[in-house]
Amino acid sequence: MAKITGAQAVVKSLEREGIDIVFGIPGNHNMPIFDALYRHPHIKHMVVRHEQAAAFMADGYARASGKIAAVLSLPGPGVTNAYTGLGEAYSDSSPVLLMATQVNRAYIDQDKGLLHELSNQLEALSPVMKYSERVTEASEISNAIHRALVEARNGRPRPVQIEIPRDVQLDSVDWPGVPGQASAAQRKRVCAPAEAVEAAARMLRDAESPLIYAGGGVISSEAGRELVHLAERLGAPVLTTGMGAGSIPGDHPLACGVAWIASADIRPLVAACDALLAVGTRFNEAMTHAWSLDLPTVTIRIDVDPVEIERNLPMKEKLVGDAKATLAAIDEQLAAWGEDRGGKVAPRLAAAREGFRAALEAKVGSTRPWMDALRDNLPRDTIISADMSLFWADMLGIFPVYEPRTMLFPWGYGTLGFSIPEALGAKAALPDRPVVAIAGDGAFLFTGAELATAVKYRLNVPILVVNNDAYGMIKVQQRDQYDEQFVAVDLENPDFVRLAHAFGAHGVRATTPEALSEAVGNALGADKPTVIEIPWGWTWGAEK
Ligand SMILES: Cc1ncc(C[n+]2csc(CCOP(=O)(O)OP(=O)(O)O)c2C)c(N)n1
Repeated sequence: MAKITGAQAVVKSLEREGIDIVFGIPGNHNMPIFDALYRHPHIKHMVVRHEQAAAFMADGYARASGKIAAVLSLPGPGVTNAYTGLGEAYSDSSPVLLMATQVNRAYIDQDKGLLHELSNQLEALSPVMKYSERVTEASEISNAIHRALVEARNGRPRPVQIEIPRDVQLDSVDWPGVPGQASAAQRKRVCAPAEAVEAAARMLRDAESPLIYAGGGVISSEAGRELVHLAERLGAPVLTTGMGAGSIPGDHPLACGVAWIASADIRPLVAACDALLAVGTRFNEAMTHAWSLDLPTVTIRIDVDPVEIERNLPMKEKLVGDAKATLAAIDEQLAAWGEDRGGKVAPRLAAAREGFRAALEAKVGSTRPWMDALRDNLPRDTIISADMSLFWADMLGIFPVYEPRTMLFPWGYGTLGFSIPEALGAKAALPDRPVVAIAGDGAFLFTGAELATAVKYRLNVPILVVNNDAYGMIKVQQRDQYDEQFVAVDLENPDFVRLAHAFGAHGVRATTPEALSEAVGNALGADKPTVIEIPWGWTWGAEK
């Protein structure tokens, strides 16, 4: 039996678990693990410019590919920097493995004045963790990483952390041969109980105008195909939440668009159905008009998490189970009864769907030719990673998303600075797929330093910067709700094209939708990232 270090055991455990990339920045407390990574034949590491970006990248990696990536951080400032990205992943149910390191065991939580020490670090991170474990013996590393990944891969996906003190990384351990040595964590799909499936199928069969409300659980369970089958069988239009975007192709006749606070009002649509089937959603505030929906008498909810199924809007029939398995079971039951409406929607609901689509279309306004320039020139499987901005908010509800895992947005935590690192994480996961980032000028400078990372690793992501020299979404609110008293919203920006060049990236300015199409086309064929600045003169009202 070979003796290896704890740090080597960490890396071997990652390999066993199928983790093939680690994002992070080295420092005193994690150098043994970086050293073990250096010696590993195929696990990649990507050095970033701020730990926030490492967490976003791991999140983007998971959102785009469904695979889990690891973040390797220092204690103290390393983990607090990563916190924001982990918060976004937690909020949007995305799995990330944080390997938080720690001071030596004897000094943990003693506030002795050690470099990077943070008292109660494990607990401090727990609000954004599904699972937390401190490893105090090198012999426990393998099983601890396994336990964390069982949590990350099963039930509701969310970040998990393993905290590894520096001296544990340096201890030696037998390998293989750790007692109870784990094998790779697997995903287990559990279907909702048969009686509940049958009851739900009966309710749906008896409904005249069922509506489906699909959340991120459909995407994380890879249940898009089952969802579309069921929707077609029932003639049920599908409204998605943000995280559920792409669970049905955006140009499918049953697709309604995205429910979001800045999209159109979903209430008339929901009011027009006589049965609502909600799948993998927690009904958050922004996607339910603050829970003010007029629900039909028949409400059915599927969720893998028994806690989530009780959250927010109460539903009559609750099916705790994996979305893919449970949707397939309902569909099979309906097929056995010979139910098939061939995608035909009841007239009242069809009209309500049209009304909702029209309201979404109307929002697009002056951004329409830009939206078309983007969508028409990007392959269907392009991954879009966008920040909150006036430009994107305009088109977000209706921008056609054709495939699951192709629309990345900070739905829950709403973090500015999301788009660039998330896009880089997606590109690291799927190097052959087109990936585009869309940021406002404000968002760009939150995490724009990662342009250096994109240049270093030759990630040819077009990064659109829609520049209105303002924190525009806030400025609009000051215009409309604060009597045009503009405070702390006007920005003085660098020249984004020259900035791109200074980083060693390509940089161009696009002043028309045609120029945007051309620039994006060139950027997708380039050998490194391209910043595409879109100067955008917004009308703010009277300056005072
Ligand atoms: C971390 C963080 N800080 C602040 C905000 C609040 N916020 C939301 S949108 C926005 C303005 C975004 O400005 P910009 O990126 O330039 O896009 P624009 O709205 O001008 O289109 C701000 C400050 C936020 N969402 N996240």
